Amino acid sequence: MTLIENIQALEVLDSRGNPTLQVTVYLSDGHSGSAIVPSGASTGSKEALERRDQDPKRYNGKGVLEAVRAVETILAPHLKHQNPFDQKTIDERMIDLDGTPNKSRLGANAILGVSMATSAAAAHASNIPLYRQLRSCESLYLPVPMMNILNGGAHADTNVDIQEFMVIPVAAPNFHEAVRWGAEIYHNLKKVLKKKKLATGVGDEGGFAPRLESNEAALHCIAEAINHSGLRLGQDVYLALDCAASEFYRDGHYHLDQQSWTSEALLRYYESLIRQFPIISIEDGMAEDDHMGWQQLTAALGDKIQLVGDDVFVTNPAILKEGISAHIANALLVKLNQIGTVTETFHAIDVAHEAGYRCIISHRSGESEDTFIADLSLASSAKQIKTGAPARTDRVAKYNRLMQIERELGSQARYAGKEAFSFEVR
Ligand code: 2PG
Ligand code: MG
Repeated sequence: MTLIENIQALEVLDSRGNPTLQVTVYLSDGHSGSAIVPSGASTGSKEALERRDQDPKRYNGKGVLEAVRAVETILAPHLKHQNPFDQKTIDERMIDLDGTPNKSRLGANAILGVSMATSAAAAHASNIPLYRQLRSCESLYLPVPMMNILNGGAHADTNVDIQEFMVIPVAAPNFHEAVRWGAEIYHNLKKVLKKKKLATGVGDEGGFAPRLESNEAALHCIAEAINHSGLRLGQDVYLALDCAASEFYRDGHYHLDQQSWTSEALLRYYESLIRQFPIISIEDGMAEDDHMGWQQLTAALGDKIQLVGDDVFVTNPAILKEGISAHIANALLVKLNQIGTVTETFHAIDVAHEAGYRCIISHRSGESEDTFIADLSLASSAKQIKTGAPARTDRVAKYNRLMQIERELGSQARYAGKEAFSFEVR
């Protein structure tokens, strides 16, 4: 029987130039699997703990050598000779060994690296693609990509408060056409910005990061780019926002567009945006602590558009269950490193699906060449993926992996398209 033989970790760099972990699990049959752990910037306060050395002499305190040591000296000996195909037991053993609710003893980055790399090693040992190893699904859906082509908030150094402006090529006939539509819109957006003499440097997720006078101005530029691409906004392509509202929520108010807003006023503002533009998904429209605001938002817009909980749920099954009972949001953003194991991530997805909530598999703003989330999007039947602009290797690695999978699946490949959304998309 194939067993785990050894586990190694290495401090490598993420897309922002910050250290992160690469973990490799070696099996007794000679196979191995690796994974690189992502890292967020606009993090929810209840996320599992990303362990950093805090040694000011290395990487401004952001080194991860202690997490590397946790993998090699604590987790590796503990998991030696365990069954790599039993992901649940591996993950449970790590959770027990850590013993804290937020994985702060060993570090969620250490634990997640091992968890993901174990799946990858098991897939190699079975000679099957990772998406089949993670879970066997009857129908495999290529997810609809939400492409973040204009970056603001914590991901850019500008005055645009909304963090992500995304295009969703809902009506594309297949995944690779969806990518082409997104890429052409992206290039046309660059032209639109240039014509307006705006900067075309990019933010953390590869989207452009111009200084604009308002959020509406950003949406108008994107609408123009879609038009120049020969696509119809509100028929072929729709829009989505990640407001990351926790980032501009202070003292019970939202500080947006140089004004102070109540939750109620912010909701009215979203309603006006939705009237002007075909926005079909708003993520973190309210702050993680503003449960009342979230409830108002969900009551007002929950049957019209997708309302995605990121900071408010942090991919945590228990927190998500409370949110579902409190009628907060109607969709879950799924980030492996918010909870820290593959097993718990699937648990959160199952809780969401059972409650009729949609799931969107997501990257972090700090990413790498790792493509685990592309496979996860198929294995989880999420039908939606958010993984940045159609530019920069850390982002396109995921889109490229999905195009390979689409090719591999041949006639079995099914693009989720409109099916990805529960409400009417014309
Ligand atoms: C988000 C993510 C990814 P970060 O807020 O949804 O886009 O950003 O990884 O910085 O939390
Ligand atoms: Mg978010």
